[in-house]
Amino acid sequence: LKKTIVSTAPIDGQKPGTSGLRKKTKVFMGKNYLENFVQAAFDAIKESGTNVSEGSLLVGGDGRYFNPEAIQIIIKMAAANGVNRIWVGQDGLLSTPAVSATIRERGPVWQKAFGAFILTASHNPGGPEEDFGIKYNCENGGPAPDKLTEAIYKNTTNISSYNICSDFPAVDIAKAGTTTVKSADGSTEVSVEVISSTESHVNLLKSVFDFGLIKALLDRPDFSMVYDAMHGVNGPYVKRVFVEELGLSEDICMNCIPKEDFNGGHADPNLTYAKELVALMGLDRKGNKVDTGDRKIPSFGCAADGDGDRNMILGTKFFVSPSDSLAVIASYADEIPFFKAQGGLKGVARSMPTSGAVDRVAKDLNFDLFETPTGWKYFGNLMDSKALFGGKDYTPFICGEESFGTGSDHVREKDGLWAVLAWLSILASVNTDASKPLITVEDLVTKHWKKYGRNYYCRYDYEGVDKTKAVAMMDKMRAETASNTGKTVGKYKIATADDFTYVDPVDGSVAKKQGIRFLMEDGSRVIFRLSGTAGSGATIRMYIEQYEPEKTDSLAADALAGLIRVALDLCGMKEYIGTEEPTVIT
Ligand code: VG1
Ligand code: CO
Repeated sequence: LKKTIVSTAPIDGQKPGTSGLRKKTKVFMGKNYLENFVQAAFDAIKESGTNVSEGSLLVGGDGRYFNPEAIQIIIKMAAANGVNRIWVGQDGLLSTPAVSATIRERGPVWQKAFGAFILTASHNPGGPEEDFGIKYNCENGGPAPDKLTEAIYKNTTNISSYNICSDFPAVDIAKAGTTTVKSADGSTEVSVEVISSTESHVNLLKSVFDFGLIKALLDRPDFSMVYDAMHGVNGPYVKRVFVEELGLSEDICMNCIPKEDFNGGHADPNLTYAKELVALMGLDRKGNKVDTGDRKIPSFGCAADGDGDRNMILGTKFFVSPSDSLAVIASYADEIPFFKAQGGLKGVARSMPTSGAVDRVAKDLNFDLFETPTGWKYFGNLMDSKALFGGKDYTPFICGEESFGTGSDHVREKDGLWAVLAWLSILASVNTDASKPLITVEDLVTKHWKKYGRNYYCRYDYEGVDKTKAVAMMDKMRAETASNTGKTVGKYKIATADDFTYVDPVDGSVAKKQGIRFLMEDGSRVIFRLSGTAGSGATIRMYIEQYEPEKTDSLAADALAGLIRVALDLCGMKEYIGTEEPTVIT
């Protein structure tokens, strides 16, 4: 083993966004691009006090184009940066929640991991012409906090060389087993272990849920389901859980073979992109019921994104909005063994743009509730509050985002498979009497609305817009927050207009400029953000929410039409962007 120091120079734009660094694949494959970022990360990890030669480094990805090559580069660079033990997911595959579970579960016997590189651009399309991405997760299994990503970024701006052991042999990542390489003088030894992609995560999920209870639901003759992995990384996990563990036929697996370009699709589980599943469940892309004649529609449908951390939940001809999904799961959490065993759910968090549906459950059932900026990294400190800072313990804990992300403190990432199993557990717990008609997904959600009222909600995305114009639009609203406060727009009065700032209650760190909010006097909200995951160009997100205590059976589009008009006028979408027509509505 020979360490080579290769000279390099900073490359612009290596600042991680909401969830890691994402760029066009071609950019990542460009000279020194991946190497610079990985070296910057190793330096920042060491500067933060981690001794990388003591623990293990986990590496895996969502299987997109360039994943295997990137893994070999990271192995060679890890060896040259003093890492002695590297674990790689078999075939290079590890879903984002599985990375989190593996870091946490493969404990001292295996020389615990100090962190992981996840090679993913999540729901962004993959392939040579599409996106690639990389992010670093820490010892707790969660995404690097702002402090660390800023240190990584800073290192990318003044990097002058990187370390690599070019003579490290290519590792066969298709085969489980360990490759060990010694340095010429015998002083160091580096081992690369190819591990099961699914084992740690599936074992963990088996301890969180009652698989026997879920199986009883799945075995009911009046129950049927389908899981669409959208050719992302989740396929092998779906098969392992539903076919091998729960005994269902492979027919329930839709698009469960991982593909490096997600079969040309957009592996994002929503009504627009999960077209095939949505049609199968008897819905149109707006979530309206479609006439399907006498075709039998499954009782339950679900989908995952490229890296398996997102989920979409559907019932027969029924779409569950992610914000409602979070609220329903929180209200039934204590039916799930993981929560029951720990004395019941204690804390709930949602990202700021996520609807306030869960707030009503928290108030009713007396949980602590937190409102954090967009992105999973802000949930971690809350989950670790006791362990890290000797503070109040908010766990067991559930959190979620409007962007089809839901999870709990069993790991430190959102977990698509967990959300699906949570829904199945809840359905199982209300359907234990097989002689009674099935209580459906739609029954559960409408019952929830009757009890708590309904937070009508939608998000408009304007993808691929001109960045300068998008920034100008945001700047204008930011400049006018004071003058907009108190103004009347249509039938709404703006109680507060501001730019969301988050102060972390655990360590006091501050995150500014997290979204322009118009909080109306009647509790309705309009929010604007620029996406932090776009690989190129800019994406504007417009979030609309209106609460109705009683009239809960309207179509969301109808209930929100008035507020959407007000929102488009408030931001001047037409004037800045040239159109009011979004590319995606969720
Ligand atoms: C989006 C979502 C956000 C989510 C993030 C990562 O970020 O809005 O809620 O946490 O993607 O999800 P942004 O900055 O584009 O709005 V994933 O599945 O990409 O890891
Ligand atoms: Co994802």
